[in-house]
Amino acid sequence: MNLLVLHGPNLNMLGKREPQVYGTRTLDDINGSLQKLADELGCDLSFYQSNIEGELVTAIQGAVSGCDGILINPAAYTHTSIAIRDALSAVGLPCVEVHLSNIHRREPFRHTSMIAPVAIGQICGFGSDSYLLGLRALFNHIKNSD
Ligand code: CA2
Repeated sequence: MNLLVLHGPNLNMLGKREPQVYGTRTLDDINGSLQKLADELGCDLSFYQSNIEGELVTAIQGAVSGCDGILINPAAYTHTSIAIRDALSAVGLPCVEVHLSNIHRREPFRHTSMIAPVAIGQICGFGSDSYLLGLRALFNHIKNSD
């Protein structure tokens, strides 16, 4: 099983700025933990981070060949990007949306996700564990639908 892990804008700054909001773990730390879990589960991961909406759209389009599912933290694009939602909907791959913070207990503008309606589900509020829970959920969903 091949899965794509997508990180949206500013997540490259994790662990380097605003640790009180987003924690002290860097994106490399999170990717390392995901890789370790993927090794245990027996699946392959590809990682991609971009601050540019169109690059994320292109990565989603590219996943249609050879990828079985997408784990995505769309970051701020969660709340604004019809383009990312349309790309996810178009490729039709199972997708799990994750967030470090609980977006539903933050500012009202973070309560809406453009992505959630095209995702299998959303996991938020567990810090970097949201990614690990999301990977397990995505893996199990794909395995059970085989
Ligand atoms: O909680 C999450 O994972 C978010 O997707 C993070 C986004 C935010 O816009 C979403 O509402 C919720 C922001 C990512 C910004 O990451 C930073 C990391 C370090 C320093 C500053 C920003």
